Amino acid sequence: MTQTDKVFQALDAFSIELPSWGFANTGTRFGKFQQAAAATTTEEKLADAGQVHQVTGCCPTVAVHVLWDFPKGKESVAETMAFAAKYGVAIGAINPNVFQDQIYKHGSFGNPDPAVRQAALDHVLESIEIGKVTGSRDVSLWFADGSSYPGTANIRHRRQWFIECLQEAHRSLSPAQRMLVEYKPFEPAFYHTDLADWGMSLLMSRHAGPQARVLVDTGHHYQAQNIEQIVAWLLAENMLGGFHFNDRRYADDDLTLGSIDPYQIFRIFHEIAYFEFETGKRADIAYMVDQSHNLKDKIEEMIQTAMTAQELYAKAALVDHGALRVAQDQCRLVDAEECLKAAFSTDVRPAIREWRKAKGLAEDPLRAFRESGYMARAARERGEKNRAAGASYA
Ligand code: RM4
Ligand code: MN
Ligand code: MN
Repeated sequence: MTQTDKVFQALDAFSIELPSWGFANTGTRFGKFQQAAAATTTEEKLADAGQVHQVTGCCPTVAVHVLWDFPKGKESVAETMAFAAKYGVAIGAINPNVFQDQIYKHGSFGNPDPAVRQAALDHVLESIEIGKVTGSRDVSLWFADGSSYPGTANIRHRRQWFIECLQEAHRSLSPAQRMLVEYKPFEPAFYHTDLADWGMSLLMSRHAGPQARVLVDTGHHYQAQNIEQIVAWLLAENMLGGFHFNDRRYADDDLTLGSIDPYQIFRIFHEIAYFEFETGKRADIAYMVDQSHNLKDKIEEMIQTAMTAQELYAKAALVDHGALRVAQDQCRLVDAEECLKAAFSTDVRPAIREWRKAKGLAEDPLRAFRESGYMARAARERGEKNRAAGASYA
C-alpha cells in the first residue's frame, strides 16, 4: 500500500465530534470576551458546527450540553434535533450539567446532602432519556465535585455515593447507550477531585456497569504525564470510551489541538493504530473536541482543529508497525524510535488534499470557509445580541 493509500484509508475511518459550547462566547475566570460572530443560540451553534463539517467533511456530529442546548429538557429535543438536521450534522454525546446550579456548590454525586445527589441523578437520568431520543450513543459525565481544603470532605463516603449514583444511572441505559466517565485532577476543586485520574474513572466505570467506559480529556492531566501510556492501558483493558481533545501548556487550558505539542497527540494516535494493527480489530473510540476559544475566531479555530486532527491521525497511520514490532523485540532502540519519527515528520498534507478532492471537499477548508463570507454575515446578524449578552454560557 502506498503512503497516500494509507492516508486515504485512515481518513475514511476518522471523524471527530465538535462541542456545541465551543461556538458560543466564553471567557476566562476573569471575564468574558465577546466576538460579534459568536453563536448566541443553540440553532446558531449547530449552524456553525455545520460550517466546519461542510468544509472538512470529518465532523458529522456535535456534542451538546443539556442545560445549555436543551433549556426545556426533553421538551427541547425535537427542536434541537431539527436544527442539527437543518445544518447537516447530528447530535452526538449528551453532556449533563451537574455543576452550574447553586445546589452543586458542594458537589453533585458526591454531595453529603442526599437531596442534592438525587437532583443530580434525576438530571443525569433525564440526559440518558434525551440520548435515547437523539440516538446518541454516549452520555458523557464530567463532575466538578471535590473539595478545596484538607479535612473538609469525607473522601470515602463521597466515593461510595458516586458508585451508588453511577450504578443507578447505568441501570437506565438502553443496550445501545454508553456512559463515559471523565476525570480531572483539579479545578474547580483545588484540594481533591472525586474523580481525579484515569484509575479512579476506571474503577468507577467498572463499578457502574458493563456499558461504562473512561473518557480521556487530554487537558486533564498533571504536567509531563504520559497520556499515551494511559491510552495503551485502557485499550488493553477494553475500557477506553473516548477523548476530549485539546492542548495545554499549564493546566486545563483548552488550547487548539496540537498547538503546543503535536507529537503528544501523534503518540496517542500511534498507540491506537498500533493496538489496531496487533489485534486486527478497530478500537471503538469516540473522538471529540473539548475546546472553547475566546481569542481566536471560533469557527476558524474548529476548522484548524479538525485539520490538525486529520494530519496527526494520518501520520500515525504511516508508522511501519511490522518493523516497529521487530525493532522493539530486538531492543533496537534507535530503529524503533525512528519508526515513529519517520512517520511524524512525513508531510501528509498533499495526500490529505488529494483525499479532500476525491471526496468533493474543498482542498483548503480554511480558505473555503473564509471565501464563503459566513463570518461577516454572522457578525452582522449576531453582533448586536453578542454585545448585549450577559455572562451565561447558554
Ligand atoms: C470541564 C470538562 C468537561 C466540560 C466542562 C465544560 O473542564 O472538560 O468535559 O464539559 O469543562
Ligand atoms: Mn472535557
Ligand atoms: Mn476541561
